[in-house]
Amino acid sequence: MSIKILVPDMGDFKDVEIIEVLVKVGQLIKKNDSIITLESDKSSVEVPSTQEGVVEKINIKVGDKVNQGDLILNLKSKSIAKEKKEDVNEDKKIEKKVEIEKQKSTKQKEMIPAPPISQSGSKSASPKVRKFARELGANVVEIQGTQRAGRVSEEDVKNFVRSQVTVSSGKIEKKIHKEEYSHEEFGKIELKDIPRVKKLSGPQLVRSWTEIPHVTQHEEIDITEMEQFRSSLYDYYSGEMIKVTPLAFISKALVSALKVFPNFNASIDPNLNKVIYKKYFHLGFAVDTPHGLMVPKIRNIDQMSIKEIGEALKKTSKLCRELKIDKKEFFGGSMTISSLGGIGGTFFTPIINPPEVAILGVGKSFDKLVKLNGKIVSRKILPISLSYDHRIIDGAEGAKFCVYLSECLGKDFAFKLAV
Ligand code: CAO
Repeated sequence: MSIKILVPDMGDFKDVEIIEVLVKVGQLIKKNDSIITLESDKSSVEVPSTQEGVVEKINIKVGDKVNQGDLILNLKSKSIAKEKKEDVNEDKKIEKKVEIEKQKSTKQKEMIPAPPISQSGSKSASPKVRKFARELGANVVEIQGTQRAGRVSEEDVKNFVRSQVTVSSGKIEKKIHKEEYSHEEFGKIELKDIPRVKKLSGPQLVRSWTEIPHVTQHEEIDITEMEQFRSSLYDYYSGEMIKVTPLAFISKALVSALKVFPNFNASIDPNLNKVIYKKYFHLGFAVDTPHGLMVPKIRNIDQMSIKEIGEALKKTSKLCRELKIDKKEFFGGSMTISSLGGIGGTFFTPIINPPEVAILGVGKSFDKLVKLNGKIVSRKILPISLSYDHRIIDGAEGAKFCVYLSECLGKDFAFKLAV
């Protein structure tokens, strides 16, 4: 007596091609182990086994087109096999062989990420990517796809593998962090899911922090005149005050600086080993939302007035907070501004948003007594923190960039920004 494993319900899919057979005759498989990969023109899916047992006969082959209910393979149930005395020895032999194979692959996997927890489920990825993931001991089901409709790319597999291992003294080890004592030992705790936006941005932040040699330069910019001007802005026709935050001025100054220092409006192409210089000025803005931090881009800021930038900032941050922003608007930036000016604090170390090479952190302006023309006077100071990728921007250029920004926002801001 054998168990039949059939093609499951595949919705609207008909005549779907088998592109991989993942098991062999004699192999012991568990419930939910993947047995075949099907690929339609839309996606590829691994079909899991619905039963546990030893593969007795495989009824399909690569290239066959299947539909719901078609027989994939016959399994010999482990319990039935045990009842039949003559089969016991053979099964034991098979199981031993499987065990040896398992031990062999575990030995290999000690060098690479841990084996997948579950082989079930479906995820969109090409057969090449699936094979690549399997060779590295990863399961595409667990990998966050960055392509259209969450499709997993080869790069996603590499990033996943990187996030799972550490390299110490030439040895690759799986990252396992265990606290010395569990948190419960010290009092009451509560376990919550990490919000989706944070789950998505987490690996990107780790990648940036670990792969990019960051340098952060801090600067105090005297914005006294600019602030006097900003607070006196009014509409010529209606006579109403115009409310624009300092961020609109800072954006204008940053675009001006990017024109003078093109290395900051660049990306590194690791495949071609070249630097890409962007001829457009699309700034990213870190937006604090109830769902987590988002970094949308505002396009062609060089062609906008300060008032228009202020309006675009309000509109874009609203779209983010209401989750109405298009995914594409998170890509294709020149440089990012992370402003905590509306909240508080002075200097911090912003993390570069790859593939960009620099980020400007802005703190809350404060009054400071300074010596000016021999007199002690109170001035409005804006604290900024510029982080840059030291692989293509050197320290002198970073310092010049900050000095230039200071001039753009300083007492001659009106000439520099051509307001
Ligand atoms: N110094 C002093 N005051 C500042 C300031 C600064 N640098 N920047 C803004 N302000 C003031 C504004 O003028 C405004 O004052 P009024 O209420 O009197 O008009 C107030 O602070 C609030 O400004 P805002 O934050 O609403 O507007 P913004 O244009 O400065 O910023 C946005 C827009 C979307 C960037 C902001 O709302 C936001 O989300 N900031 C958080 C970004 C963040 O989390 N960064 C960290 C990323 S790393 O984890």
